[in-house]
Amino acid sequence: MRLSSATLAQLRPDVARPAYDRAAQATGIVHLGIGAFHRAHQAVFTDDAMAAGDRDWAITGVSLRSPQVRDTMVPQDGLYSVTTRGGPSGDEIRIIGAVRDVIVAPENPGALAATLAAASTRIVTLTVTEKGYLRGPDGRLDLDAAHRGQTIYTILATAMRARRLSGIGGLTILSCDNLADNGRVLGELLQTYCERHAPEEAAWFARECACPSTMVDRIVPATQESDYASAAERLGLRDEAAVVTEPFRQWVIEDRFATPRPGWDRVEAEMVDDVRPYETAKLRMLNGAHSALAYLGLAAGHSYVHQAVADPALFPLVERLMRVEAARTIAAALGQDLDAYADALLARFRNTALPHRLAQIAMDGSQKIGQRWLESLTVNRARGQDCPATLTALAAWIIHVRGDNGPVDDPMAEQLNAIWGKAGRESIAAALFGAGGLFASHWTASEQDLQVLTDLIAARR
Ligand code: CS2
Repeated sequence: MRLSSATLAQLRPDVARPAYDRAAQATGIVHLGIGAFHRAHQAVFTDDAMAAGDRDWAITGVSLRSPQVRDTMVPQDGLYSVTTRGGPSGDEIRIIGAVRDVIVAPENPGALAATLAAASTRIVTLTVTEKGYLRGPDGRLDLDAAHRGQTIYTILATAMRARRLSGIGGLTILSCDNLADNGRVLGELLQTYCERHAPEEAAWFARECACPSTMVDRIVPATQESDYASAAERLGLRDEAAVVTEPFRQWVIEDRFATPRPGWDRVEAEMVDDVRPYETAKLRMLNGAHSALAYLGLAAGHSYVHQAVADPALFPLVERLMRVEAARTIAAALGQDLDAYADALLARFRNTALPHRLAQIAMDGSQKIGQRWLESLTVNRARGQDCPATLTALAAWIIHVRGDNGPVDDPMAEQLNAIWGKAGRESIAAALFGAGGLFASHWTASEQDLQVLTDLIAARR
């Protein structure tokens, strides 16, 4: 039997379930990009807020392409389980009720537009991954791609127009993706899009909407077959939308909303004036180390984060990347202890109860290395500080995109492959990071750094 509203009563009695009347909640949030991360993160905070007494913050999830999440969640009335692994009391499982509906944007643009134009909808959250923002390697919006089909830009511009014309207020649009300064960046990209493709919305957007920045953190590996089986055993019901994660969760949100919001801060989210110290530390230390583990770990024959971090040949590099090369570029907030943060991150990476595939992290590197490595390289090198660990990781990525670890899953895979073909081993570093190189707007390497990269690449056959 499958999990749904009708079968909720058949759950094993020890499983926690929504502590509020789901059917009575209006949709307050539309989430673009409903994948496992959203279900294990923002939806859990929202479920907690409603359990604590907040009302009318039900979530409508949106898939920008694939019907897969809709097909698993709608038959379950949006219900699913979250299992946390590796905590002191072992696995814990609970049912989340915050998601009430899922829409596949290309199949049902009308329903999506109507939900976004409803007065009860106040907040749009996004986890569309780095590539969903449709920026070129220089960080600028790809104006053509942004306007083709159902993108975050076409969807939000349609919503703005409907809300402006019907005189209901604006939206708070909250990026929950791993981009530096994600709110400011999203605001600027939307403004650029409006000016070009929806000029009537530009002033309204600037006046009525807000795009606060956020730092989101929770490790959520893709759900495996064995996870569905263990969830079914714990629940007594099948759950095809099950997610597994770690006990840790963190959400730091810039307190700059254009609308009311759920009491996320009463359920462990932190509202702050400036997210940057947290966001920068997370991107450069957690995600930076993750990507290093991914490319170096795959090359060394590992499959999972906990294996790569236990490899004595890799650990010192990754530790140096975090504690030294990344940490010294971060202006910590009051009370933010970067060394303790590094300790906590390493402990999370070592969680053997939650195998996390390196290949999942290795995906889309072209969209990730900017905020994870290149920004700290720029800061460090401007100060004359050496970055052997970050350069070693970068060389491993360059080799990775040649296809050495298997097929390359990256929106720029073809382009990178063509550059490799033309430049070869001797000049690939310069073609990517030298003056005028593909990523030079993020970081322009000196001759000396290019030589270090070229030597590292040459050393790997
Ligand atoms: C990972 C992140 O896949 C990746 O690139 O580095 O998804 C990471 O697990 C999360 O940002 C943790 O909060």
